[in-house]
Amino acid sequence: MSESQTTYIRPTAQPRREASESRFIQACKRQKPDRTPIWLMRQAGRFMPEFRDIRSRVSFLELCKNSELACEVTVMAVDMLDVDAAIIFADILLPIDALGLGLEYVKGEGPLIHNPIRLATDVAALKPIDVGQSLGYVYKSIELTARALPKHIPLIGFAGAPFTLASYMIEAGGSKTFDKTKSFMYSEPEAWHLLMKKIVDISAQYLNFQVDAGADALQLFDSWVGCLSPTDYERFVLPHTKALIELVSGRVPVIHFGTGTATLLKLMAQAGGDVIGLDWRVNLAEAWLNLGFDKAVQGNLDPTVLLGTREELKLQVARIMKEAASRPGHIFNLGHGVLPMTSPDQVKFLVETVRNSEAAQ
Ligand code: 1CP
Repeated sequence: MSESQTTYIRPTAQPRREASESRFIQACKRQKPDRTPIWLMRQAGRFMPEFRDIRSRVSFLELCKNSELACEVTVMAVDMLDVDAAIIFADILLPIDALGLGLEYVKGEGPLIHNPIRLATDVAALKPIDVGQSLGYVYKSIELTARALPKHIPLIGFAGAPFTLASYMIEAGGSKTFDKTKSFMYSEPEAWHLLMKKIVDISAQYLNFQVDAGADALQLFDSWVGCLSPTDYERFVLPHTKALIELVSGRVPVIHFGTGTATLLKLMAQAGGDVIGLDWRVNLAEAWLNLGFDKAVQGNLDPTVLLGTREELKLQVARIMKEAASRPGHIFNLGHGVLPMTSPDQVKFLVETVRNSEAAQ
C-alpha cells in the first residue's frame, strides 16, 4: 500500500494562523502560553443533553459519517464548555469499518466487530484501503469544522494507536483482559507484526490526510496498551507506534496518550510524540520528571472527580497545577474521557477553575 495509491479528495487546507499560534499549540511546543490550556477527552459526547438529542435521531455511525452534523457537534462542545481546543467528532474504530470488518455500535453495549481477526490468514486477507475514499467523510468533517470554529481554536485530529486498534479487531469489541489479543500476539508473532504494520500503513495515511484537511494537532489514543508489561510493549508495540509517529511527525504536534501506563511512560516517550498523555494513576510531577522536560504533558484529573463536590474538584485542580509547577508544556485534561453521567455544569465549572487557577497565569 503506497502513498501514491491514495486519492486525496481535496487539496491541502489553508493554514489557520491564529489556531496554529494558540495557547494549546504553544503548550504542545513547550512554549509558555498566557495560561494553561484546557480541553477534555470526550468533550463532545453523551454527558451533553444536546448530544443525546441529536443521537436520538441518528445512529452513532450515521453521525460520524454526516460531516455537517459531526462539525456541528464538535463546535457545540467548544461553544458550550469554552475550552481551548476542539477534537473532531469521529471514532478510533472508523478505519475498522473502512477495512470491511463489519463494525456496529450496539445500543448499551458498545462496539461490535462482526468479522474479527482470529487467524494469521485473516491478517493476510486484509486488503489495503483507499483512505481518501473510505474515510473521506472525516476529511470533510475536518475541513468544515476548521472553517466553522473560532479562528483561535485549534482542531485536533486523531486515530487509535496500533495496539488499541488491533485489540478491537481481535477481541471483536471491548475487553477487560485482552486475552484474545495477547494470545494472538504470543502464538502468532509473525501475523501480529504484519497486522501492526498494516495498521501503521493505514493510520499514517489517515492521520496525514487529517492534517491535509486542516487538523492543527494529532492525538494517538493507545487507550488499552496499559494491559501490557514493559517488555511486551517493547517487543510487540513500540517499533510499530514509533514507525507511525515518525510517518506523521514534523507537520503538527502529536499527542501520545494511553491509560494504565505508569510503567510504560518512558517507552511511550521513546516511541514518540511531542506531548505524552497521562492518566490519573500517576503523579504528574513525578511522571514529567521521569519522562524528561523535553516532552510536554497532558492530563491528568480523574474523570470521576467531576462526580464529587466542587470543593474536592478545586482541591484536585490546585494539586495538579502545583505538580505542573508552571513549567512550559502542560495541557490540562482529564486522565481519560468525560463519563456519560457527568453534569455539564460540573464540566463548565472545571474549565473555569483551571482558567482562574493562579498557577495558570
Ligand atoms: O452515542 C453513543 O452511544 C456513542 C458514544 C461514542 C462517542 C461520543 C463512541 C462510541 N465514540 C464517541 C466519540 C469519540 N470517540 C471521540 C470524539 C468525541 C470527543 O472526544 O469529544 C473520540 C476522540 C473517541 C475516541 C475513542 N473511541 C476511544 C479513545 C478514547 C478512550 O475513551 O479511550 C476509544 C477506546 C473508542 C472506542 C469506542 N467508541 C465508542 C465507545 C463506547 C468506545 C469504547 C468502547 C470500549 O470501552 O471498549
